[in-house]
Amino acid sequence: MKRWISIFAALAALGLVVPSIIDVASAADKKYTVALIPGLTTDAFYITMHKGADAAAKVLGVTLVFQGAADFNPVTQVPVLNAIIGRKPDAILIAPTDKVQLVEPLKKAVDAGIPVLTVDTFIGDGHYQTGSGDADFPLSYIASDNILGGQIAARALAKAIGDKGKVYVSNVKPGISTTDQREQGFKDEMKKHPNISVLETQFNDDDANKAASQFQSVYARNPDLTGVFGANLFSAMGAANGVKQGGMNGKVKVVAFDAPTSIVGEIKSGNVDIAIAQHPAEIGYFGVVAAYAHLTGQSVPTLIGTGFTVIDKSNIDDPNVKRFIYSD
Ligand code: T6T
Repeated sequence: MKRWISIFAALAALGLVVPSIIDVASAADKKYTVALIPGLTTDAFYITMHKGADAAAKVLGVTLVFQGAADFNPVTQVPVLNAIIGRKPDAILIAPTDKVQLVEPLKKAVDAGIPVLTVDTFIGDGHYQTGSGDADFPLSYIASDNILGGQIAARALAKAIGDKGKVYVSNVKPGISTTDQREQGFKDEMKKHPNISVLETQFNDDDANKAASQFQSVYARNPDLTGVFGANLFSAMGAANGVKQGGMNGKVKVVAFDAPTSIVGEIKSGNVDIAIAQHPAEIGYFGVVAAYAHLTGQSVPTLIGTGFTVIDKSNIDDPNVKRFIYSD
């Protein structure tokens, strides 16, 4: 490749070749390193995102570094981010674990000359490159439309409970862009269903056991409970376990966000009515593509929206649906 560059350089000097050919040749020669920092490492959602990112990295000849913390928490994520900044990758893809608390730590990456793109979650209000606010500096946000996801969940739950009754949201903790938006979309949509009352949200800190015992307490206080929306993988699995342990299968309906392998059994046995699978592999794939595009001089959309697949008993065995079940 180097010999071709010299030939192109010589021809360019003579005005016989356009400089962009040289740019392409040198860009193809450069080996970029992109770091992907997930919300936490042991979550099937991010494991699947990693696979998608890996697939794109292989195609583009990018070295992908995957490093994260063991829990979904800014306190443990920031030291990982600092260590990554110290390694000086060419770009950072990160799922920030808090909309506010990751702003200053991510500024340090930009100050060190490392472009930042966020995947899954965002910082600030998620509107990047607007020239306003102090959190608009990431180049792009690659993710599901989480407000829409919450609306889909509300419609599905309303239908499952015959459009009446009491429901609640099992959620992680306030301050996470994705799960905040899902709750918002869910509650906004439920306003269109006057015979459904939405009880106080239960926050479980991404702990499925806590979500299961919260289900028992909410049910004890509200024996007329008819439904739960589990706003992420651990919230949903916790709610499903709570339903199972309490023998409430069929009486209390569960709509789950996310689709780990265990969701197949939960749907088949009726513990979960509907699961909304995100496409985390797509998020990882297009995250790496966007970083590479930027590094090779292309402009990048500030928002790249990825899809959902809604899974229930009727389509769970369809291979086109099954392919969106997350990897363990
Ligand atoms: O739902 C995903 C992700 O979108 C969210 O930001 C955090 O929780 C998950 O990783 C599932 O556990």
